[in-house]
Amino acid sequence: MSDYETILVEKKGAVTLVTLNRPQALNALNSDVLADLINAFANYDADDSQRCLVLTGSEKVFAAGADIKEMQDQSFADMYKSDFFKGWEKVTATRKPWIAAVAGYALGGGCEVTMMADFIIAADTAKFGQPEIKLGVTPGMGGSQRLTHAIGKAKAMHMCLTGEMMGAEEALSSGLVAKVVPAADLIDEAMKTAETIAGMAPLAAIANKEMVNAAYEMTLAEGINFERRLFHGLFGTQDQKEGMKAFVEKRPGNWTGK
Ligand code: CO8
Repeated sequence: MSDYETILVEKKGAVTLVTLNRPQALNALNSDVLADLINAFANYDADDSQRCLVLTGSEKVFAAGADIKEMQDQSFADMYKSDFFKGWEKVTATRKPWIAAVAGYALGGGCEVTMMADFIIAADTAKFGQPEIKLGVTPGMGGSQRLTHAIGKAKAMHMCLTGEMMGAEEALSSGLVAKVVPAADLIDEAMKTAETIAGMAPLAAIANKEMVNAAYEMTLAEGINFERRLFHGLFGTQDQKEGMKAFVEKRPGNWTGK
């Protein structure tokens, strides 16, 4: 598990805990972090023993953004040719559920990564922001789009144009995060939530995730049809038979992921 330089990866039962670990740069997201995360998430997706993943940072900072020092001398040609940061699409392609557990700063690319998660659990110390405008640029890893979907145009526009941060309570009331907990409880709470998800039927977890995400891509009618077809499809699984039998027999389901 020590094949990574910029992250820590621990398997705790059926939950993978990934911790961003570049404290000297406030977990700034450079190419090495991206490469490590792509590997860690691909390994998680391929490992049948792992059913949920938690991505976190430190108490002070989830991530202070893309690495400004790595980007500052890049030309347009460099950026365009390498399609800089396109690799993050590999992280968002993760099929199994994952949660961002956020304490402290989640700024720029850091904020954007939290929004790639299926949902965010925030410590009461969390601060979200898209301060790229102060650097003469814009969000570049999906922030302008995902933030607007999450909290609406007025607040997203305000954050992107002023670079001001949003605290945890406002993030909760705005719909950016699913839950706020005291900072000292963040990892326990995120792991507990991840264990709950890990205890669900694996195919149903993937299907639920796929359906909710479809709401961002499809019209209402298409999305409802997609949902119904996936729902129908789950009746071809052993876990549907087991889940409904277990309910009738008043016992927990014993999932096979088949
Ligand atoms: N990149 C590189 N290094 C960083 C970054 C960063 N994003 N953030 C902090 N650091 C470094 C600092 O340079 C400093 O290093 P050193 O000790 O060598 O001087 C060290 O981390 C500690 O930082 P501070 O001294 O600034 O710590 P403070 O506690 O005083 O402040 C803050 C913490 C408020 C988080 C402050 O560091 C800050 O404002 N950081 C920058 C936040 C920011 O602007 N983020 C947006 C970056 S741009 C971005 O994310 C764009 C994403 C899309 C790109 C996609 C392209 C396709």
